[in-house]
Amino acid sequence: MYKKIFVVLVVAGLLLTACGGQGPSAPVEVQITLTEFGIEPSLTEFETGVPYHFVVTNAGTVEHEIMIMPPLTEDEMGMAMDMGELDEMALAMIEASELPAGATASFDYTFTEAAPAGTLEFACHTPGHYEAGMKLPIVVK
Ligand SMILES: [Cu+2]
Repeated sequence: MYKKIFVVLVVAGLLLTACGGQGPSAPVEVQITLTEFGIEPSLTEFETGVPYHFVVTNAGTVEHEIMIMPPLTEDEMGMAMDMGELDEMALAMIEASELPAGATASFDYTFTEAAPAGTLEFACHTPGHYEAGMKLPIVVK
């Protein structure tokens, strides 16, 4: 009886070691804090194929949102793209309606492609916020 339990524990221990703690069953948690007007994540460098669990807290006093998407060019910023177009560009996002002041929401995302510096960022596209500085470059290796 006891011997059997011991064997199970050893096998479980080996499995955990083999996965290195970052296997599909153990997403890497990333904390993101939103303020007026900034984005403060616990990580800005990510790896393809690693599942990330993003926990986003709105520490500000107005609604914010979070998107993972390519940076907008000056032209695109001037064009005042509508939210539908922006949503289509986003790899992942939490809408402003889910992130009122003080709220915390989460999403899971696994990057499938590498993103060199300057090609991807966290951004808040609530009107005016992006221009006010709510963007932060990230890198995916
Ligand atoms: Cu915002």
